[in-house]
Amino acid sequence: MQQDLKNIATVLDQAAKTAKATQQVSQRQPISLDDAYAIQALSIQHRLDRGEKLTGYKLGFTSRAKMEQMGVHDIIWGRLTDQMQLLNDTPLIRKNYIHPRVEPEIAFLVKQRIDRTLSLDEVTDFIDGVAAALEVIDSRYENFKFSLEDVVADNCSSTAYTLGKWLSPSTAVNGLAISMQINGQEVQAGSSEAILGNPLESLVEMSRMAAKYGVTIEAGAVILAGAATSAVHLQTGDEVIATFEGLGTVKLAVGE
Ligand code: OOG
Ligand code: MG
Repeated sequence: MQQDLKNIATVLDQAAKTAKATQQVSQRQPISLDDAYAIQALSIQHRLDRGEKLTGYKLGFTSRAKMEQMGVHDIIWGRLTDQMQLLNDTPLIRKNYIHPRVEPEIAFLVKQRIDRTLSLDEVTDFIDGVAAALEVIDSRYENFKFSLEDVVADNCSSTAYTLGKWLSPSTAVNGLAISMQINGQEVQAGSSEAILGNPLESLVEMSRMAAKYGVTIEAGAVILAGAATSAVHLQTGDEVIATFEGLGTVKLAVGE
């Protein structure tokens, strides 16, 4: 079985690396959620072995809009690496991805190590900053279709992210209006309250799931809280701007 998990991890890593979709794991063999997280860790290990550095974590399906769009109703988590971060307005190169979609996110910067489940009252003591963000997701599965276990094994579709300016950790993050435009047209609008009723709850959930899976979140890690709205397809030439009330804007351009 361990060998099976390793093989699946290699297939998913290669699918991401070569931008070629692959069949859902669950269509070939049943896997448990624990297997799926083990595959995720093994698959990320390939990236780390190539010299990428872990930069943080992301949550998925923390809003109803996302759950309904993808048909998965459990909160999940995945890993982020430095290679996924688009710095200094670097465009996303369309051909390096399978079928990328973009979604507005709120990011937290971790101030001190998290190695246990935190309560809502204490999470702000563990963050150094908050920022507007955009996440690009690119499921490695054909037609962007998956089960809960499939998407977890595939590192929760993580592929790229970009961050706005870090703001004080005391900046309000709940009940903020969010608007995402592509080429000047609003494509999604919502409120940060859609993220678990309060985006700080994403930190509570992340600490809980990390503790459950034996992961320690180090100072300096970035945590993406999960999108408040559905994700939108990206095409070459797209210019994306997300505006978050009180957090500012964040942009992403898509190149060939
Ligand atoms: C899975 C990732 C979900 C979010 O913000 O909810 C996610 C997917 O939708 O492909 O990143
Ligand atoms: Mg997301």
